[in-house]
Amino acid sequence: MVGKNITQKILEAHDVSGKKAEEYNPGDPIFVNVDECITQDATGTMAWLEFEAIDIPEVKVPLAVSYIDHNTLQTDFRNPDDHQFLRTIAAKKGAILSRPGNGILHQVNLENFASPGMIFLGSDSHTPTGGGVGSMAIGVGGLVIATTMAGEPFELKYPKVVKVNLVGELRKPWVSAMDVILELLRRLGVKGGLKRVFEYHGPGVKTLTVPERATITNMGAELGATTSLFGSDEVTLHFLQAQDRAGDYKELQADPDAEYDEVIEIDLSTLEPMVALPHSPGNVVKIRDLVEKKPVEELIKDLPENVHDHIREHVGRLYERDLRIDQSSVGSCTNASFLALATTASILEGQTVAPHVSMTISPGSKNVLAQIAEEGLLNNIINAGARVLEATCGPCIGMGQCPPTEAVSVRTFNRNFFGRSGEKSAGSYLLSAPSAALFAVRGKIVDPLAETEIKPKVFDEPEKFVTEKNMFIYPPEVSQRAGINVVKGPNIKDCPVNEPIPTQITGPVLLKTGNDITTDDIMMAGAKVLPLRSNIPAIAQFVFNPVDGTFVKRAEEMNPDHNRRVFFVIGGDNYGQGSSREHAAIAPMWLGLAGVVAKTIARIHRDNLIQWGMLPLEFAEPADYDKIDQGDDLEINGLGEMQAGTTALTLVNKTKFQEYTVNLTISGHEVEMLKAGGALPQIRKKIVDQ
Ligand code: MIC
Ligand code: SF4
Repeated sequence: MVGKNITQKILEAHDVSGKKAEEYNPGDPIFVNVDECITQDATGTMAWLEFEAIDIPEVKVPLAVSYIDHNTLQTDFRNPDDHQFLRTIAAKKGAILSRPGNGILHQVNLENFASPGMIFLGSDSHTPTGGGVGSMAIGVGGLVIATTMAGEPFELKYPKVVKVNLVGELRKPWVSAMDVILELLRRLGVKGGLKRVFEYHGPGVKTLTVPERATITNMGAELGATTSLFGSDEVTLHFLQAQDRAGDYKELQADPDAEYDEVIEIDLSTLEPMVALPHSPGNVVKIRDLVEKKPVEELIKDLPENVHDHIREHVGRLYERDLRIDQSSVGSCTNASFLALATTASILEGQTVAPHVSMTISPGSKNVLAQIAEEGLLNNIINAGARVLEATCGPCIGMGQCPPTEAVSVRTFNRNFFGRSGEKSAGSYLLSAPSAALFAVRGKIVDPLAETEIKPKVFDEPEKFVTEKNMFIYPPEVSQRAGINVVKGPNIKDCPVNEPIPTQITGPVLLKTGNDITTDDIMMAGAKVLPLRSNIPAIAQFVFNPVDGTFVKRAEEMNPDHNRRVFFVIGGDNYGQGSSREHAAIAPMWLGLAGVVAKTIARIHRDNLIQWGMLPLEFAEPADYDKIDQGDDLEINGLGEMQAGTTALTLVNKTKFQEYTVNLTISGHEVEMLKAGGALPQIRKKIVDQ
């Protein structure tokens, strides 16, 4: 018998049906038990409302942690009302609450709960951060979290397993873990990881600390991957010991004769500092190419056509201004660990941020902040004039630090989607913390490897991290929970539900989009919108706002009563890439979306559509995409006959008198879900039937 890779070992150990790894085939649905569920406030208010709507007394997973980290601005009552709701419902239902200020969920969960061999789910696409410590950590929509916390096993489609073989050693500190994942994005692009898990192996692995591994698995989300993970080794043990969690260590390695569907090799010693150009994390080039002002046409020649114009505009502007930057932000769940901030601090030591640059630092957790303070590094940051923000997502999700008009903003984050920073005319460039710190001082993009004056330190992982746990609120004893009153402010509205699916749906194409439409395009974030995450009718006013300012008006004109399933959206490749936010499904559902017909649909968004009773349809012939225009009237029949596997359905274009074949690929469980109108009516019925 052939040996097993890590993915197979973890899945097999959690498979509720007792299936063995050798029986798994790519695409097959498998059902697993889950060790932990994590939520964050921006998706969590809805997830917890859904859990409440399921109406069971307690969470049924071993561990549930509700984090407050995305929106903590409290600019009016709505945000603190959400926090009160999250605090009281966690106490009532038996979850731990991580208070605002404790840190970003992925960093805090890595420090406190993630361990080798676990499966955990998070209502956030960067949940794979846990893969740094050997967990299989998967980002899902809020309703998947709610039903899992209600005791349902988690369904995933068995992915292809890619072995990433790391050889050599990074030229630290100027070349860092961020450059490893940027290199992978350069090679594979934002669709390269669809339906895949990335496992990191090879002699280079032991040269990376757990937080560095976590940077890589975190941003693996941008490949479209199901998840990414490392095995566990003495480096993992060291990290857990330093977090006072040696007891959570267990050895987890692939068998030497394990098989993989694909193999990729990266020689760490040849990597250079990289950067992702606006507006996609897949637009990766070497920083040196920008410094040498390589012609834009050469930079874009290997990148997909739909990003060319953006790069021409933004890099053209960058060259004209001689590589001058306006902003530098270090932080986010990708690059805000102790090591990332310690290196940043050593670059800023004795320097001043250039006069025209606004620099911010957002620590990944309160304990990271406490540690850089304890080790005397925080002063370097403060004295250099960088502004220390809260230990939250902050500018990464457009909460503050909006760039000026037409600005160049360098950010250590994982996403630079159009408009995400809060300013559509600005361009965000994604890069490592050392590069961001150096550019802040120099005021422009320079080649870090050619730097001779500033000599950053290479830090070892500390023997002991700050491990203060006082910002967790643990739920009271079960016997005391009944008396807890769940507090809901006036902005918190019940979640709408869909209706059982009919056998036929007709409706116009209300919008036709191009490739790589992101969930930020469908449902933007930022300070104006995040306070509305618990109020679907209000947040629905922003659907497709960045790409089509009249979409909502058209939807409301044709569907003033908010009937379900009255229009379609046509998408290109990788429709719905990016975040797990189910608001990108629920709010269009509220406006009347019946389904999306696209060339391909990104995993989490596809699942969210089904969870909320909408159709994720893919063209059998991608060229049919070109035959449909916005405004065409469509009809789809035969929905009564949908089956597990791929059902070929006929989509009639009544305007053009044409027919196309579209595929609905779903599991048996999802057939039932769609028929019921989504996961909520389905689970409610199941509970009533029991
Ligand atoms: C993101 O990075 O896009 C977010 C904000 O963390 C989202 C979740 C959300 O929209 O609340 C994600 O990654 O899933
Ligand atoms: Fe928060 Fe940004 Fe990470 Fe999303 S990507 S969890 S917004 S820090």
